Amino acid sequence: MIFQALRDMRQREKSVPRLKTAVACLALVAGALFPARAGRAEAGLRVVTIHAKRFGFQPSEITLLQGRTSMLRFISDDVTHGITVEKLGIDLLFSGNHPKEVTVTPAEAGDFAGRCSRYCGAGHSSMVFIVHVIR
Ligand SMILES: [Cu+2]
Repeated sequence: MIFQALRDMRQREKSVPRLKTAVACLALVAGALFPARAGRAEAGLRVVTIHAKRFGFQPSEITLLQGRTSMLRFISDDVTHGITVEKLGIDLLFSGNHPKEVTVTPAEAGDFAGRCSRYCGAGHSSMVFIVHVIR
């Protein structure tokens, strides 16, 4: 009887560190997963990352929801580029080391054309960017 109780106790003692390890692992996994989600949920923002490189934007077309705020992050993969989407009030310059972000809340649905606003070489005029805004 006593031996049995002692054995049980030892088993429980052994299982405590295992339990702690399991909890720590779960915490690590949760920690890896939740900050990003929580951050986005808190900000309530959809983040769209757009790369620019001579001579195009990638993606060259994006779709936003009317009345919903999104953050557009522009990153240059080479020289300084610009982005102007006049009807959405977007106008910025960004270079390789300095991505720029802008928040936009489209008031109207439609297709809005933008372009690179900084001369970046022979194909500069082909750098077009379309924002589709849907309801
Ligand atoms: Cu350009």
